[in-house]
Parts: sequence; C-alpha cells; structure tokens
Amino acid sequence: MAQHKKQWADLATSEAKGRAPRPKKTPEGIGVDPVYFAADLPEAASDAVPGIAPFTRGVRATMYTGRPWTIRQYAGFSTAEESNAFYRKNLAAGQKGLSVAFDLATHRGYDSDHPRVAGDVGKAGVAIDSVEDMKILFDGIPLDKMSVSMTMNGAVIPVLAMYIVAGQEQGVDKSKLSGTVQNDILKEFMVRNTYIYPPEPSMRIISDIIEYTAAEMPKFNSISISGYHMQEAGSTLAQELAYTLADGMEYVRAAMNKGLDIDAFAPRLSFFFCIGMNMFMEAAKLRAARQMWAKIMTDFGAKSEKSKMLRTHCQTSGVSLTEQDPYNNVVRTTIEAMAATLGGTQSLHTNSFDEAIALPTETSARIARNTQLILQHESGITDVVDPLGGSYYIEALTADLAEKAWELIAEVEEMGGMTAAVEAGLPKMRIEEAAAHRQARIDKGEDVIVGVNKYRLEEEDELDIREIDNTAVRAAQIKRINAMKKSRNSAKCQEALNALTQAATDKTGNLLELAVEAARHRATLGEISDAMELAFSRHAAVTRVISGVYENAYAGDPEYKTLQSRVSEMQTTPHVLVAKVGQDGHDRGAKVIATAFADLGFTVDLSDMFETPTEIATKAIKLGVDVVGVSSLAAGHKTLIPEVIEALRGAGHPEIIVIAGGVIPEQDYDFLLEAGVAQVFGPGSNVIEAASSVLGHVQGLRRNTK
Ligand code: MLC
Ligand code: 5AD
Repeated sequence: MAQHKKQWADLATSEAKGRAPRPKKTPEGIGVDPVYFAADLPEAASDAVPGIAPFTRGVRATMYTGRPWTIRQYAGFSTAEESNAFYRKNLAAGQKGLSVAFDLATHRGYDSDHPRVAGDVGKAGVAIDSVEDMKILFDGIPLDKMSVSMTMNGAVIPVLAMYIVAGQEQGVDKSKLSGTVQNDILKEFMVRNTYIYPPEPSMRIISDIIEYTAAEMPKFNSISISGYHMQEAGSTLAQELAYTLADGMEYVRAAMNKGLDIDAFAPRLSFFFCIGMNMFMEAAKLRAARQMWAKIMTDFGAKSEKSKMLRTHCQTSGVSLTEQDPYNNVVRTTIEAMAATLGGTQSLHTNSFDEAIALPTETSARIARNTQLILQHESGITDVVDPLGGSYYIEALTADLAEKAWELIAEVEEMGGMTAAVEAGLPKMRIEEAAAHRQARIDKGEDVIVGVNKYRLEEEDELDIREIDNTAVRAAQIKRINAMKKSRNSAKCQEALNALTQAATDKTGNLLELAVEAARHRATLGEISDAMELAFSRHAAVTRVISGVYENAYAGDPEYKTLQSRVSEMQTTPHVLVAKVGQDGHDRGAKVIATAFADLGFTVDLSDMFETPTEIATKAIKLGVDVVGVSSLAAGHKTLIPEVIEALRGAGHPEIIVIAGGVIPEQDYDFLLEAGVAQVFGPGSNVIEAASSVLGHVQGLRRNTK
C-alpha cells in the first residue's frame, strides 16, 4: 500500500514541476493530504454497521431510506398571532416539524412590559409572556401530532411549563407531547449568553427538567446539547465537537447525581450541531460525534442501545453567510445542507439567504425550505444509507477529528469537567482565540469569501427585508398582560410563585412541576423567573479582551505597521468603548473588534453584556472615551443606538463619537447617520480598515476640540 502512495507522490511531484505535494493544515490542526488511499482507512471503518453502536454510519439501520430527516425550520417574530400564521403556512408547504425562536426578552426572563427590554420585544423572535400567548402560538396545531422544538435556555422553566399547560388546555396530556427543549445552559455561559442564573442553580434546573420529563413526558427530548453556537462564535470543528460532548457528559453526571438511572433519561438526550462550509469535515464531524458519544455512554455504564445513540439536529451556518451578493448564500446553504444530510442528521434547519441582513421573509424562507425538499425529492441523497461510508478520506477524517476532540475533552476533564472549565473560562478563551484567527485570515484574504474579500460587486442590489414594528408588538403584549393579570386569581397565583421560591431556596421539590402550577394560575414568564431569581440571583459574566492574535497575524505587514504608528503618534491614546446594548448576546464581533483594536494600540474597554443605552452612555463618559462602538446583531439598532446618542447628548457629551456595527441592513444606514452615528460597519467589514476609519474620526475630533 505504501507503494501506491510513493507511486502517486512521484507522479504528482513531476506533474507539479518538482514541488512535492504537501498536506494542508486545517484550523483544527489536522493535516489534510492531497489524496487518500485504502491504507488510510481506520481499522474499525470496515466493520461499521448502520444502526449498531457506535453508530458511526448512522443511528438507524434504514436511515433516510426508512424516513427522511425532519425539515424543521427555526422561526418566530413579532406576536404569537403572526408567528402562528407563519408556522401554519410553512407546514402546509412541506415543513415537517416546528422550531420556535423566542425574542430576547423572553430568553432572559423578562415580560414585555419590563423597561430593560423595550428595544428587544418581538424583534429576534416571538414575544411570549404567559400561557395565553403560548396557546395562541399553537392555535390550530395539534400538539399530540406535531413535534415542537423550543430554543430556550435561560427561561426554560417558565417556557416549558407554559407549553405543558397550553397542551393540556388543548386537550393533550403531557405524556403525548413530542419535541425538544434546548435547555443547554453551559454553552450559554460559553458563547450564546442567554443565561439568567449562575452556573450552579442553572445546572439544578437542568437536572430537574431531565427528572420531570423522564418520568412524565416519554416522547420529549429533555435537552438539545448544542455545539451550533460555538461554531457561530468562531470555534474550530474539533472544539465544537469536543465541548459539546463534554457538556453532554456534565449533564449526564448532573442527572445521575440526582439518583436517576442513566438508561431512564439518556435515550432522550439530543444534540445540535452547526454545519459550515468545510463540507467533508462537517460530515466527518457528525460521524465522529456518534462514535464518541457511544463510547462515552458505554463508559458511563449505559446498557440500553438507545442511550448510546447520538441523535442530532443541524443548522446550516449563519456566520458563513454574507451580506454582500446575498443570493450566493443559497448556494452556500445547499452545500452545508448536503454535508449535514450526508453526515446523517435527524433534523435540519436551512438558513435563509437574507440571514446576514434581517429575519427571513416569506420568499427567503420558502427558498430555504425548498432547498431541503429538493435534496429529499430530487437529489437521491435519501436512497442510500451513509453514502460516504468507506471513503478513504471521510473515514480518515472521522478518526482524525475524533482524536483532536478527545484531546480537548481530556483537558476539560482534567479541570474537573465542563462546569469547572466554564467557570475558569477556558473553552470560551479557546473559542475567542480561534474566532480572532479566523477573522484575521479573512481580513488578510487568506480565507476567501466570494463577494466579500474577493470578486466583490461594485454595486449591490437592494433586498426586500422583514421589518418589525417593535413598538406596536410591545403595546399589544402589555395590553394582554394587563388584561390577564386582572382576570386571574391573584392569591392562587402568588401561592404557586411562593412555593417555587421556597423550593428554589430549600433545594427541594421539582422546579418544573411547581412552575406548571404557577403557569396554570396565569403567572407570567417574568414572575416565574423572578420567583426563582429571589433564591438564585442573576448571573453577571466577566468580560475579557484577549490580545496578540492580530499583532501576530499581521507581523511584518507594512500597512498594519503604518496604522500602529498612526495610533501611537497620537498625543493621547485613542480610547474606544466596544459596547453591547440590550439583550443581544451575540458577542463574537464585539470581542474580535476589541482584540484587534487593542493590538493596534487603542485603549479598549468592553462593556458588560445586557446594559441599557443610558448605562452605556454613563460608562462612556466615566471612562472618558473618544468613541463608543455599538455592536448590534439582534435587530435592535434602530431603537437602541439612537438612545445611546440621546443619552450622551443629554449628559452634555455630544462630542463622543458613536459608531455602529453588526447585522444592520443598508436600508437603515441613513436613519442611523441622521440620528448621529458617525459610521456604520455592516457584516463583511474588514477590521483593519474599520480601525483606520475610526482613527480618522478620532483625529478629526481632536482637531475640532483643540
Ligand atoms: C426516524 N424514526 C424512524 C426512522 N428515522 N423510524 C423508523 N425508521 C427510520 N429510519 C423515528 C424516530 O425514532 C422518532 O420516533 C421519529 O421517527 C422522529 O424521528 P427523529 O429522528 O427522532 O426526528 P425528530 O423528531 O425530528 O427529532 C430530532 C431530534 C430532536 C432528536 C434531533 O431533538 C429535534 O427535533 N431537535 C430539534 C432542535 C432544534 O430545532 N433546535 C433549533 C435550534 S435553533 P421516536 O418515537 O423514537 O421519537 C438555535 C438558534 C439560536 O438554537 O437561536 O441560537
Ligand atoms: N427566525 C429564523 N431564524 C432565526 N435565527 C435566529 N433567530 C431567528 C428567527 N427568529 C437563525 C439564524 C441565526 C441562528 C442562530 O438562527 O440563522 O444565525
């Protein structure tokens, strides 16, 4: 066999005029050879059977030949009425399962009338304040037939409680409900940021939910252990794989520590991965994940085959899509959807092509859905189980990725498991480093993104986008909350809330069971969250800026050097506050900007998460910054950024420059500029160029104030 390799290497070297072929090093640290041979097949590959542990080739013997994957499009916006109408239309057009996107106020445990969330209500998902909203959301959708996924982690107790009650009031007992709740808090602390309580009580919430659903809801998946958001935050695929499985191990331990039998709950643990543009590596990742989880569960003592099955949902990667030349995104999403299905996913969301600009419209959602329908009905992907099985390359990659991921898992385990590692900030730091490296490669043109750093259009066409009238949604929600509070039995409601606080304090009882009672008595989502907050408190994360990545990536680059000198020649160092406002937890961009600017010599402060516009303005003034750079990725920019400017002006500091960055449609640029924003940086902005323009603004400011 070695002889084949040698034969090929000689031929390839002469074809390449004497240059010996070399492996390509991936961000995961895996060397990918230009060609693979039978000798590269790992030993286990030839014995693998679909439907038999370790399930490398799939969790089912028949896979898609028996039943295709579930087309499950994640969606939600505005009010329950509007989202319900959207769901019904999508189901009529071929979607098979539901997946609810809640707004950020709901995620963070605030009712729509809470002053902190004025800019977030109904924006990035649907606003749900009580059982009444939940019933409207599923009106006309039989919950005993439809499997429903709910992406909820922070306010998971009230949301699941309201879902259970909405089912009961629809005539469906909880034992008949099928679906999934995300309920994965560890990755929230790492990357997604919609936590409410500190890690320890949050872990209790998870084990209470696993306990309750294992006993009462046999068809319901108690958790969706998610790597998706790690990749979106910039992780490598090995990191995504490793930290997701390590999170899973931690949840299994938490449930076992409660005295639960592993085979009673493990069959209903489910997973969720991101599928980006590295097509073969992504398919290999899903194969490696199944193989590794089967081993992990066997080592934990699981006996049932079902406990060893890693069943997963996948979503194509949002961060891989571009604002520029956005129809290219249809192609990207198709490639990613192929990787997910060739890798054997159970359920899939395909992103819409307007992803980098706004929430999907009817049209963009239709194309996203049809991408899956075309794969299922026209491509032949469903005809054969594990079509990639036996490929020299895929099988070798599966083994290589698993090896890398085992190393990272070992590192976490040495720290005492994922809760300890998360508290120490290790995985977060590793992911942030990987994110900064990736951005630097894009900025330098080493990683090509068509239409962004190569083949860029001179002029872009305008797109129709979905706009949400956030003020109207909020007013409607407040009206319904008030009406409900008037008609409920307040004493009963309060009693149920008190019982919840008591159980949270005493570490007794099951929080979900008690919350079901409170929800039935029309306690709101905010009230149920507050009842637990009294015992648990609210978590505040520590923000940190890593350094050196840009400096190293640009070592020896003359333009970078010039920019650094321009910064250092300023009489006083330019000072920037990189800020997140409102409940938007997407902080990859803010972190990357902070890192890059700090490396260039700016003084950089990073705001805490979830601050109000007034709090940001106050902080900026106190720090004496030149610039506030607001990063907005959850559609709150038109409300929240002007409020920052107003607050600065109101406090007598109109000179502080405000810059906006993030997912901001071109259509909104003029509005923001008129409101006083100095410059807007959309998706695909080159970070070094942005730094140069910001420096220009600061130089202008200094000239004016001389
Ligand atoms: C499947 N079945 C088969 C079969 N294939 N039966 C016979 N032959 C075959 N070949 C059976 C299954 O056993 C199951 O029944 C039923 O059919 C459904 O199949 P499934 O494979 O379990 O699919 P599904 O119900 O869709 O469940 C998939 C899942 C689940 C297990 C991954 O957890 C899920 O739907 N997750 C979705 C998560 C999600 O949408 N998240 C969105 C996140 S968005 P039975 O009886 O065994 O159950 C996000 C973005 C953000 O997070 O905001 O940040
Ligand atoms: N509707 C549809 N898709 C959404 N996403 C987030 N919120 C919504 C929503 N309300 C998708 C985007 C994003 C990923 C986290 O989920 O693709 O990148």
